[in-house]
Amino acid sequence: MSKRERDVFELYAEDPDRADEILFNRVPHPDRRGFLKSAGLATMAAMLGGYIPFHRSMPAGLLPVALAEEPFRIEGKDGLVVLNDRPVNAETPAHLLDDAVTPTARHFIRNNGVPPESVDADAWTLTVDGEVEEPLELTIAELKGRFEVVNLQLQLECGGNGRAYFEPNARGNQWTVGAVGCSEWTGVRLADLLKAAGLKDSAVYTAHYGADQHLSGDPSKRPISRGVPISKALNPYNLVAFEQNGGRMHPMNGYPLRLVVPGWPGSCSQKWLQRIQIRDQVHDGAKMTGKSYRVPQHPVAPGEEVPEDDFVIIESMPVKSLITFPQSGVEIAAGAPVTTVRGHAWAGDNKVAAVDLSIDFGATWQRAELTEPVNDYAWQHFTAEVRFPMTGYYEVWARAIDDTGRSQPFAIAWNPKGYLNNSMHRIAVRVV
Ligand SMILES: Nc1nc2c(c(=O)[nH]1)N[C@H]1C(S)=C(S)[C@@H](COP(=O)(O)O)O[C@H]1N2
Ligand SMILES: [Mo]
Repeated sequence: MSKRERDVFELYAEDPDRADEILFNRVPHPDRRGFLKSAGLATMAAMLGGYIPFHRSMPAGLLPVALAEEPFRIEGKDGLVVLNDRPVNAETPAHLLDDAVTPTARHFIRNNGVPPESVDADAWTLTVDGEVEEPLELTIAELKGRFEVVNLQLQLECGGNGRAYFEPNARGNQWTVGAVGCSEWTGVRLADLLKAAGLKDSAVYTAHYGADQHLSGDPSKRPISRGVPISKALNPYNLVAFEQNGGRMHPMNGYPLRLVVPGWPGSCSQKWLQRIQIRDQVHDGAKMTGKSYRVPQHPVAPGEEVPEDDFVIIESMPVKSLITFPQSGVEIAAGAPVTTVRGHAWAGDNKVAAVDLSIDFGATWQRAELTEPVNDYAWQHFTAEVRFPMTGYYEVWARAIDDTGRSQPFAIAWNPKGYLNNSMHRIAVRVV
């Protein structure tokens, strides 16, 4: 159930009369038969998609089933599960991430604030300033004209992907496995911009600013402004991107200009990018400090209180994999108890060396075939033919191992804000 649906249910559960008033301006009635007056009736009919012949016998405080079941749709997105609609946050179910390159309509959305409306791409400018010899202010056309334009498949994962599985629960968007994607991005290299501006010796860290508004509406507050150390900023795979999958970038994915800083928490990849300031110290913008995108530097027990001084900024994301076929819950016929299992694997700044699959709860493992990435920071794809010995319930577990020898754990390394859950992905398979 999406957050929006829950909200409607909660509203009705707490105070049905008030919910009626808010939604349909239906005035409460002592005998709980508050008839829908014309305005309320028209609103409800519009929401339900038709006139309600028996509206006179519709009890006050009744939540129409169709309304509760209606999914919250985001234009230009397909099949995403909405976790929150203010701000919009939506993830992609694993089986809809089966494409080698994530279609724009399937790329997840993570917003911290209110995206800009009525964007004028032609008038959009990007400023690079701060600890540079020569500040830049360039339109998108100037970016394309002045710097080499490159296409790269780049994986982007929210630092909080997998938070839903934390126990005790961690507050924030309850991402399951789908706050991740690997679209092809077209843009210019961040490193080229920084070289053109000329980094001063004092340059330490970047600070990214976008055009979205803080949820409070207070223009002096930023919803998010993060950055990376200069060494990461100079990595040639970071893009200042203006196209997604060879076409228009989705408005919720940062149209008309965004950063893509692959391998690090998605939050480094500022959307609706307007300014990159070079700083002489670690950036302290919104969601850089406190517990945001920071984790305890030592393992902690689940639920443990950790002093803020012990937190460090998340850098490279850990090795991880996702099974995208078959869909969890699939039934396969006992006559042919073999199925292809496939998915993707990625490893932050590293490469994935191997992916293993288990159908016996980790007792034994079968090595999958694994592709090389088409470019650094692109998803690698794995596939294997898996045979099930008899009818019954199975789980397929996937475990990726990176080129430094680190593998995905079974259990979550618990931390207070629910980041970096790279525990193994599991799907259910029934052989019937
Ligand atoms: N301007 C701006 N940039 C942003 C955000 C945001 O709220 N505002 N969210 C960040 C976070 S936390 C993530 S995980 C990624 C998600 O990118 P996507 O929405 O295109 O999937 O965008 C990042 N860039
Ligand atoms: Mo994120």
